[in-house]
Amino acid sequence: MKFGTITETDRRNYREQGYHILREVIPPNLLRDLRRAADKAHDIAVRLHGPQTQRLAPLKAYEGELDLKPFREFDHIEGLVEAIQALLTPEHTLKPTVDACLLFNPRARPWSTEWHRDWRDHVLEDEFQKEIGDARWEEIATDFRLWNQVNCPLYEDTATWYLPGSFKRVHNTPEEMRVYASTTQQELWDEDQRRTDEELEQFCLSYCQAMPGAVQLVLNPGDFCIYRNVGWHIGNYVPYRKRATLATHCFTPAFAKFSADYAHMLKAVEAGIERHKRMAAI
Ligand SMILES: O=C(O)CCC(=O)C(=O)O
Repeated sequence: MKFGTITETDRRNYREQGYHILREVIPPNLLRDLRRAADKAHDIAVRLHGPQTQRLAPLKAYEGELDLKPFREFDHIEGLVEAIQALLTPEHTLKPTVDACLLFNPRARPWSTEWHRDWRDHVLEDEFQKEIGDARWEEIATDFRLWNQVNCPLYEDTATWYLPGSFKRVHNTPEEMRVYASTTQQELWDEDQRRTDEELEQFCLSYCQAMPGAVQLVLNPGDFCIYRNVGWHIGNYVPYRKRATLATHCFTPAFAKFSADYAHMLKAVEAGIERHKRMAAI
């Protein structure tokens, strides 16, 4: 198998730590074509959403303006689906890349997201307890058919930080909640420019570093990092580090079903990231 054989240790580590990196999966010619298309995608994103924009999604929405051929070729990289299935389960496939997203560097100023755990932090607590509850969440969060996000950078990418093992925990630790609550997305965006660019860069970096046990993912061009996005993670961005990273998913029918069954619970995010802060745990 390409990209090295997936070993039992890799499988065990993924199930414990929640992330694994397949190294350099993109062949050089495809990397060149993807970079060219990603430059165009970044220009579209900036035109639509301004210089600080983080993403363009889904890529297929820009057919005509954007050359989708390299993204379609990405779906067929030799040995990639086999490696995913060896790490996860035989029912996993790669989500079609034209349905995926490209993540970019900001063009003006540094910023970072908040530390967050996908889905769990994007639904309202009352609804969560009514429809799912802690016991079922433990099963859902540790169901390996679900939550296998991918970051595949076209340039070296050190923007993402991850807290290994955290995806398994129903309740966050008091230390995690203290870091999470130590700032706000508004401060990390700094739209009213209270900080210089360098102060803001250091502020965001210190917030990333403050999470106990977190690791900064160091990805080289074409690396394919699979991570359980219900664990704590964060994206930290600076304009001087070019970023064009495919953000996609290792997919299963079970994940499609979960997403459809519970789509209504993500209303809070759609209404403007009305994040529920579980302050009781602090
Ligand atoms: O930029 C990244 O790698 C992480 C992005 C992320 O987690 C988010 O946008 O919610």
